[in-house]
Amino acid sequence: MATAASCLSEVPRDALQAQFRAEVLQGLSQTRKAIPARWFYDRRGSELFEEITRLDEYYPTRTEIGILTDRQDEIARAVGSGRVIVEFGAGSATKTPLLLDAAAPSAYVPIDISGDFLRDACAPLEDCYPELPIVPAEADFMQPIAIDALLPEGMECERRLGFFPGSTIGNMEPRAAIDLLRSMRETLGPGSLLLIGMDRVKPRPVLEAAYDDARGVTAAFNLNLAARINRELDGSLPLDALRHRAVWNDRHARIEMHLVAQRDMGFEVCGRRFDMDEGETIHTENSHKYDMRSASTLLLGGGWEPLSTWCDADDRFMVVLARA
Ligand code: AVJ
Repeated sequence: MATAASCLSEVPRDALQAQFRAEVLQGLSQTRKAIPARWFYDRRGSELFEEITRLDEYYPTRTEIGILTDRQDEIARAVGSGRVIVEFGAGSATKTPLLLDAAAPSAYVPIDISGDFLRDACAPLEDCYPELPIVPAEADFMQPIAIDALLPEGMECERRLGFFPGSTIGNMEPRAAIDLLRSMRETLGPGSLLLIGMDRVKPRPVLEAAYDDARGVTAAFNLNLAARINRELDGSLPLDALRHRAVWNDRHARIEMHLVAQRDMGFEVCGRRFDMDEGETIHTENSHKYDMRSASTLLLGGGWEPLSTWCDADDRFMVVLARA
């Protein structure tokens, strides 16, 4: 486990900023410009995402919460009690309590790259679950993390339950998703379970509306990435000449978000010059959608055997329980 120990240290703010810079410069230098979706989530981006989750068109959040609520008893029976729950991503205020109530864990370990979000997420849980040891880990969950050292004495050997809601896995291309699932398996260890939310394939108009809402909140979320580059990387992207586009890519079974240049343009980022022709795009997000088969193929590829799948009545979303 030599690789794991080095990931335990905090991710310093300037290291994160250096990574943002490197990935933006790299992404803008490609023939097909693209920036990884994880950089959406600065403070403003996280606020806008919260707003997205409440939109009429954006069904995933409320549908997943519905499944976790309606199936709480079944999920409780399937996962048993006394496990250490490891959540990948800062705990989500509405989903985490549903699982904590169902699974009666021995400890709760939220992992997030942003210490600020972690602390914000933990505070209300500490009030609601005073008996529960909460052990936040500031780390990049794309890498295996040695959580043993963080756990209270005697809890290192408790079986673990990974929680990865929200269809966040959908942001990754299949290869990267499989790498992440394998790394989670290493973090969680033998005998562990994984409860993962995955959004389902559905008719194009429903999907495209969910990612291009009438009020323009998703457009603002997408454009905030360009604004963030201007703010933090001394950029000069012309925000008024970039337009939000959300389109279903059937071949890859994913929604893609792009920022489309409305005219020929040139701009700078960190002193480097970039050009875009009218109609050229910066690809900012993939959100893969799954059917039963593709979901289980992905999980198996990542070393997880699906045990149960729970869906809503309209077959919009699935919550899958898998074992290592
Ligand atoms: C947080 C990645 C699950 O893909 O649905 C929402 C992000 N992007 N609207 C998703 C998102 C545009 C969201 N995930």
